[in-house]
Amino acid sequence: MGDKILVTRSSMPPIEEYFDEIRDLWNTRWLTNSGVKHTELEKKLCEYLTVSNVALCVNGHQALECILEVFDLEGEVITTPFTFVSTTNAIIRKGLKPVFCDIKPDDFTIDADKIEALITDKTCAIMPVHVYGNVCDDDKITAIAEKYGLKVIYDAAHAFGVRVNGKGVAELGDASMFSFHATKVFHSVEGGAAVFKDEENYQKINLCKNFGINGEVLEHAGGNSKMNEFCAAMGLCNLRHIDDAIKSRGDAVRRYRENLEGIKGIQLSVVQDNVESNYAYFPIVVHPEEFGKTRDDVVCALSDNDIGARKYFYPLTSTVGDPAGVHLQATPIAEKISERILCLPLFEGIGIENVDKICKIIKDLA
Ligand code: T4K
Repeated sequence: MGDKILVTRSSMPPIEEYFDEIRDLWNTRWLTNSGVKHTELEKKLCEYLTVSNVALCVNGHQALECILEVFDLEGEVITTPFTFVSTTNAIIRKGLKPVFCDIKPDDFTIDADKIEALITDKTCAIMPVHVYGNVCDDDKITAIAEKYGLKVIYDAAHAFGVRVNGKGVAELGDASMFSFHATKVFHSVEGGAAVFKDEENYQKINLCKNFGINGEVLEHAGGNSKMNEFCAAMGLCNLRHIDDAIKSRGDAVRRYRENLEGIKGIQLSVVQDNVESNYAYFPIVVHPEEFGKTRDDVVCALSDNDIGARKYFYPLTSTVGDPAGVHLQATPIAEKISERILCLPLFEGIGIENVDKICKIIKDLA
């Protein structure tokens, strides 16, 4: 088949555009610690995400840890095991206990109807994940959080630019984390952002991400989670092209759906009502009793053709730290989906021909 088609491929701005963006750094020699690129990117992201308080960080994971630090939480955090391990690790690394809630079988986000039963007197927050860019049921989650006085912190790593009922997804919850990793719809090579509803938390995270230094006062034992100017410059370039990137992904997703809809045993993610998608991932669920082959058979067939589909997210993160892979809590739907999920290649410029090739390999297996 020629070149390998991997699960994703970083979008790149025209190289001259990046050179132009970084050229003045050679004059100023101001390379990090909240420089002009950093300030400009925060401002542009506030506009794009339709929010007021965007704090850039070195990566999404550190943004998540910093959010937890800002809220100074103790106890248990209700979350989903069907996510990248960063979500769970952030909770554990901040001295909190993850409590795993099951997911919905159609959009793979946390099942808000199962959250309340998991609340104890130690629960301090809910950390749902807009997995693949699918939006969590914020109305139900917020109602529960208000009833019990809990924080809502969204892992929105996959949801950059998603809009729901005309609102930016970053407007939901007390805080959200976005990942700007090279593999994401919008990236700054490495990077991430914390978005807060309240301005005071934006001020607090600026301390957390810079050692807790406030002038001559060492206010807090913060770490270092700042984004540097070269990454911010890449973000500024990529933001100019984000609409084209999302459009190209959308074309590929529509083609995948045309090809794969209706194949027995291949489940596609539900298309959510009132959601403007960013087409971050294209997951399929392979049900072997109907399809006749397992998810791993599909992985092998694609791999034989130099196509790198990925098992995002297997194993479940409820096994973190247990080499035997024992789940901390039973989440049967998440377990079933995790055993059967497969993300097919999706990136800007993948090309309809490549989507068709991938789908043909899958169809030929049936
Ligand atoms: N929460 C959620 C729900 C997340 O998904 C993530 C990250 C986070 C939190 C944490 O955010 P960050 O701290 O990462 O900002 C990748 C990414 O490293 C990770 O960012 C992402 N989620 C996760 C789902 O996927 P790997 O180990 O699968 O990446 P890797 O190196 O195998 O790359 C996958 C493919 O991407 C490659 O086959 C080719 C392509 N690629 C990769 C790199 C590194 C590129 O085209 N360019 C590149 O520079 O974790």
